Amino acid sequence: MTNLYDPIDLGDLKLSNRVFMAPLTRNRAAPNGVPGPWTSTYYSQRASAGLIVSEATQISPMGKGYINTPGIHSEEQIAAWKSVVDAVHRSGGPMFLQLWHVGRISHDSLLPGNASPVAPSAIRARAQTVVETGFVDVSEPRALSLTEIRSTIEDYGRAAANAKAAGFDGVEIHAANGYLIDQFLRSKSNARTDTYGGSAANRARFLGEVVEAVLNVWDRGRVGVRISPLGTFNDMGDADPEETFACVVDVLNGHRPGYLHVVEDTIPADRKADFFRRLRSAWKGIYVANGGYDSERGERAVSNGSADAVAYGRLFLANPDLPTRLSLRGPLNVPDTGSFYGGDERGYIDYPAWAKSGA
Ligand code: 8OZ
Repeated sequence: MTNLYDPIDLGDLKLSNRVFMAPLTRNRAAPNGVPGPWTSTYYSQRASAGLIVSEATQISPMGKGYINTPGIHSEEQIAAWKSVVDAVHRSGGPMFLQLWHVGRISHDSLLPGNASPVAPSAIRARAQTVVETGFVDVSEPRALSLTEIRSTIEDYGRAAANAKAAGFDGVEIHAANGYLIDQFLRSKSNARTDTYGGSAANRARFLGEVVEAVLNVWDRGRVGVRISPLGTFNDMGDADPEETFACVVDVLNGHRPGYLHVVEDTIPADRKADFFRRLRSAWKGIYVANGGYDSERGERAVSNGSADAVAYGRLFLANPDLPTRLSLRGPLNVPDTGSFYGGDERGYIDYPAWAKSGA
């Protein structure tokens, strides 16, 4: 029987355990998207994860949607990420970069020349973001042209190459939580009448082309894709999630990226449990589950085969040595929600490791 603390092969990468660190937005980068001074310490403290997935990182200036999130499109950003990855590697852990474009979840004041955000369709989300002055409603987006869709796909490819230049072990494509790729996937945010809208296959086309662009840069095993099929965050919804995500899994099975990372959103009720069971059995690769898992649920998911690995967010944020604490049932630090987004080193690099010896 497979155990949460057993190693797992991801392509040619040998991961020491199946306790992954989920991507976590922390808003501690500089205004120009360069990772901040404590970021190397933060991630290297967490290097005992089977895999660290970085916080969501914008692929281009138009992909930004919140203050102080990092980017992977400038030389200065690449250089700063390189020192982060080097520190994580010195501590013995592997790390993927999460590739992010926010689409319509942005505000004019965050974009070059106060541009409007871009999206599959000009449908404004009932959602908020954070700018210099605090929370604001997101701006009215405009629909991408076919030429702009093509150049955005190229931005993903370039950002994937930049992640390689920075020394990352791979990349995760952020197709979840109501950002650009998810906006294409789901019917509530995609009203296009061209080949990128309408049928589920058309709505999944953008994701497929992004995956293709990234697989031109990285081997399959070095690429993950994160989805949140039933998520409603950022005003998301779909008329038929079963059909939409059966199609998404078909498209992904055609390209075979190394893993599928699924935000299962809280503890599944019966109908939701069925939905994710079907998704898991349709997908032919490694399945990484995320969303409210603790030690018992994570161990059960891996031992009964409903997941190959489990990504922990809040628990990893607050417990740098999480695999040890989960496996030995050590005490868990409680996450401080007030320091999740923005601020300084407090609530970032000062969560203590467990002093097992009692020394
Ligand atoms: C919280 C705040 C801002 C962004 C996501 C990147 O939900 C995010 C995010 C989370 O995927």
